[in-house]
Amino acid sequence: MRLTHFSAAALAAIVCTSMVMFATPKPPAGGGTVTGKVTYTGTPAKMKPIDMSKEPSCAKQHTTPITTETVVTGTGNALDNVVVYVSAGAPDESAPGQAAKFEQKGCQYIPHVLAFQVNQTLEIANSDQTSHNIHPLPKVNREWNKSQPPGSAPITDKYDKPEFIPVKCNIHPWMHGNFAVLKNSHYAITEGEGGFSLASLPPGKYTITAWHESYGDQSQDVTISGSETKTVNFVFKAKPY
Ligand SMILES: [Cu+2]
Repeated sequence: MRLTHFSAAALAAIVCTSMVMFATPKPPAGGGTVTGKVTYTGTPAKMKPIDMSKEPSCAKQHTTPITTETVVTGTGNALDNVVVYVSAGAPDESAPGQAAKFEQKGCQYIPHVLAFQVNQTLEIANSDQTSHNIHPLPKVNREWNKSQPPGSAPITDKYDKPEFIPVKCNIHPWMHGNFAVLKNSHYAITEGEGGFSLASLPPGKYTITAWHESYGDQSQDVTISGSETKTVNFVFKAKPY
């Protein structure tokens, strides 16, 4: 009886050992991927035309009429400017060395939504022949506004807490953008056809969140094993005005 018990334990040990040695593959260096598409249902509010006639140096940079960019869509009900990111399950990462670049050009913010990491250098350039006064409006980070005459050096700053921050210009009321300050490098912003891809995710369970400046946010959990690719789609309900 005792021998049988011992043999069973020994067998279990052998099985376990062989699983460790032979059956447990090393996680592939590339990790897994979450891809998907962000779309909307319903009818988005019509974007408003922007009149830049009071700022001729900017107006002349636009050959086609420009509109507000609160909701930007693509074909097939694609929803653009959505920040899709890993909101839980991934460790916080230290900021990358390169700066995140935000440009004021033609009296617009380019890109309209800029994502970067906590403590990453943010570099704001004025490419226009007029002054801007950029004024991000954080609630948990420190608030500031800075004037930037034409030809001046880029403004640099960083944020030490994760937050979605609306950005406005105190001189040009139509200028509006967003900063997404995130805790790790697993993020993407939809453009064109609304697609996104979050690559290099080690095996694990993640919460994927999609954030839109007007339609809010929604989350889904996904479990990644090995180097598989999982599809996660998000559908937002369009808000009329
Ligand atoms: Cu401005």
